[in-house]
Amino acid sequence: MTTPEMTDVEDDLFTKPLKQLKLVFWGPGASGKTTTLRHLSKSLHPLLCSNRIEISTSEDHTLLSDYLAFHIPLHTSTILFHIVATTGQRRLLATRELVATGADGVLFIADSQPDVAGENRRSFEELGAYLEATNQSTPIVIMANKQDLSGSLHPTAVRQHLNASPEIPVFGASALYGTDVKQVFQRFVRDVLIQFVAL
Ligand SMILES: Nc1nc2c(ncn2[C@@H]2O[C@H](COP(=O)(O)OP(=O)(O)OP(=O)(O)O)[C@@H](O)[C@H]2O)c(=O)[nH]1
Ligand SMILES: [Mg+2]
Repeated sequence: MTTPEMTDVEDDLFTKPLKQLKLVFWGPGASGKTTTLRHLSKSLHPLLCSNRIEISTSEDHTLLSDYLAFHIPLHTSTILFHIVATTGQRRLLATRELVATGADGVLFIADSQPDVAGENRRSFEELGAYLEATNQSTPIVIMANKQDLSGSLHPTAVRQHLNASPEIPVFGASALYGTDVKQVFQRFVRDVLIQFVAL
């Protein structure tokens, strides 16, 4: 892709039909959802990306949600992605559900440390129940985060403890160092676009 210029971006946004898709990050508290969004906001092209918004508690937990938008200019239309990262705090399920309403895809961010395997499982089951209750068949990709920490579980082991079905892809990454985050995100966006085109 060639580097976009401001005038190209304006043309794309104001003259071509706009399709909008919502990408949701879900996962247990402190799994790395906000860190992943921070990394993406630094690595995506600034002309294609909005400012990042974070709504956090003083302890740096997400209170309601974080938000970032970016768009992809295509030949005949522009696709605008809204990314929202939910809060992982257990007691805030109601806000999580509200923030995730209308998701076109969910990136489940798991913490690969073995001592929080139960929390991952609980959060993944909660996501499954939410999607079932709302009749959403959205694509899910799992990012087994914190692979930089020694003793982290391999993505295959994360898949096993989540009891994720075989069609859900699981990839390792480190949001803190940015390792493989963009690759996981690209795969996620690809799956969402395939589902969108198929509808
Ligand atoms: N070592 C390591 N630490 C990470 C990684 N990703 C996030 N962290 C750390 O984990 C802590 C929590 O990260 P956040 O991104 O705030 O987690 P979150 O999922 O947004 O948490 P909530 O908003 O509470 O749901 C922070 O101290 C991060 O620096 C990673 O890949 N490796
Ligand atoms: Mg957060």
